[in-house]
Amino acid sequence: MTIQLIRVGIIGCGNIGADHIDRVAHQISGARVTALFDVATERVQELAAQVGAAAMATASEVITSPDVDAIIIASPGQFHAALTIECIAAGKPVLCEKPLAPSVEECEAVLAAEQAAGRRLVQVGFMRRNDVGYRHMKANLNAGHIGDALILHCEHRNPDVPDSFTSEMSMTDSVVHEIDTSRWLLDEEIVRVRVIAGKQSPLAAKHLNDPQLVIMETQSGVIISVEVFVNARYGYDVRCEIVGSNGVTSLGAQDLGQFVSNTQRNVTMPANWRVRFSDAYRAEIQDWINGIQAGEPRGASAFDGLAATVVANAAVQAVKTGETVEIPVLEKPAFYA
Ligand code: ISE
Repeated sequence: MTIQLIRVGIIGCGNIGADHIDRVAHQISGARVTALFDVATERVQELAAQVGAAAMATASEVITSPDVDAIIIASPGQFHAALTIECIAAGKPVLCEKPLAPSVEECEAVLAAEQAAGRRLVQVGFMRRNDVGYRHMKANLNAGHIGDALILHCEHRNPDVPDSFTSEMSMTDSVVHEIDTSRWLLDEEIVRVRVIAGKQSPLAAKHLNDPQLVIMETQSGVIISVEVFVNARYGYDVRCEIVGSNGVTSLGAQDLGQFVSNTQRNVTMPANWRVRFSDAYRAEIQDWINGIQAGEPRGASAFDGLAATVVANAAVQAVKTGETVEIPVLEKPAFYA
């Protein structure tokens, strides 16, 4: 049997888009980059020349190109739903960066389009599901090594953020990853959220609550605590631990190496999420390509994208009101079983 080489079009060539171009061109087997689009025309032409792809004038041209079998969407979030629906209409598999869409209505429109098309074409870029550390945690839990999950502790620290970053974005941009990993690790839905803003870091912008503590609860009553601190300065630091009835499982060391000298031990940390999760991104895209070749959907589905947006938007409401927000449990269509 010959395995089809997947020709990938990439829409959005900013930081993460450019990383994906490099990954597909140089680190992924069974795929190559054939078409690119970005509003920054000079940049896209430069990137296209580097990997031997065509620079297209519009996103739609990438999607409908006869030289493109599958698409990665790495444009800003507000364009995700419309572009994903165009990919579905073209009958092409699409890996859409998170969020699937900022609003619940747009996510629902994607699910409706995919179900009408009659086959799973959409994967959402929740790359932590492909991180080795998180996968070990899930395997340990599923194997029964720690008994029943009781509490999930998460820390999400970014060194800094641009001035345009808001307290709500801490939920939709950052905590949305903990929302997805919690649902995936625990295999149940989140039903309640509240957000506490305590003493503010003097290094945070005046308009930003930072750090914030997010407390969520699942259907069975597992408590999830997320510290989100986007001005932690010292490095990018993501931690996670499940406390079970008979043990704990947690992410292992994420150091980039260390040295000892002059009676001191020095550990290098990732400077940002692109470094910390580069292996996870590579594994995610390889798995996506393998899934397309095997004709079976893998990774986070459009339903997972919708569920994450529902909880992230509830967390935004909790930031705004200071109150606990109840979250109705979504019914999962059989299509996504
Ligand atoms: C960013 O947009 C990401 O997706 C990163 O994974 C996350 O750690 C960071 O907080 C976000 O701002």
